[in-house]
Amino acid sequence: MNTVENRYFAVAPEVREALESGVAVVALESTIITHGFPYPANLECAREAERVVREEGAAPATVGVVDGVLTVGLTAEQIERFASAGDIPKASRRDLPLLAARGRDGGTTVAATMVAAARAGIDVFATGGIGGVHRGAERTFDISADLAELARTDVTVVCAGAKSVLDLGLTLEYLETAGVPVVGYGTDEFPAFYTRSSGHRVPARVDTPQEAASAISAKRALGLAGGIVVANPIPEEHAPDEALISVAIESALAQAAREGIEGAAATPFLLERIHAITGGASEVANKQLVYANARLAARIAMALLA
Ligand code: PSU
Ligand code: MN
Repeated sequence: MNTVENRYFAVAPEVREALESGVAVVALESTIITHGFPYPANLECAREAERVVREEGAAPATVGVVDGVLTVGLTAEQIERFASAGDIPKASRRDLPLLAARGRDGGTTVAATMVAAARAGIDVFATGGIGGVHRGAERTFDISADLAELARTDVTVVCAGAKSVLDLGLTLEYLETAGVPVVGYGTDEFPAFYTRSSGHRVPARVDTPQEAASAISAKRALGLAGGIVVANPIPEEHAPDEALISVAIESALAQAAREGIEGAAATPFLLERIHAITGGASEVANKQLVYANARLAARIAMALLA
């Protein structure tokens, strides 16, 4: 562990001890804190996700860039600061070197969190939804760096699929081209974040944490680089009304187009609009799916060590 730590990369003592003593560790991201929810819902979500991981018997490691240090295992105070600051930029892979060199803070995306997790030796990471190929990408080329990261970095990402603000068909095509296994957890369909189905089939399905862990081990034994997407549908009881969500998504997309919102700002803008339009219903769903993913990630991480 000490060999990878330096002035730009740190692993919190609690996380280091867990890794060294063979306790399962689950990485959690921080763009979800800085850009995924308003305050204080973001704080509640970050704390509860960590609590759920602990409840399962694993150790949480929330990742972020703190004063230029890519940090695996934010403290409670750091999480509170990330939640309340309001001006911490989103940090994807491409942003890491400059934030580090300048000693700045950054909320890490799925891509940047995978970079940190892999470097620390963490196998499993839980989030809400992954980035993907945006609608209209044939014009804008807006394809999340999360997908390229999944192609190269060996971390399993447990998510509720991806939001249908994205083009889910093209997202799955990209992942296929990049050689990234996508497995449905207890489903044959790729979930669409707020909704359990999307109409797009996944290439494979697993029904237990042990099955997911076996696939991860087999991929490694074959020397295949890159991650695995475990797509865990939102629990039935927390899934909001589909019509409400689809109206909100279409309206958010139309507003983004009118206002010319593009690039890194696109995802945070769309999330905020959807939360506002659904009057908080999507926010409750969003939190619950994150907790379900944290729980499943902990179980997979523990199965990997068994
Ligand atoms: N999707 C969500 N909530 C989120 C994100 C995506 O439903 O908070 C965040 C994640 O951190 C993801 C990032 O990695 O947005 C993708 O941003 P971009 O499309 O700019 O790569
Ligand atoms: Mn983008």
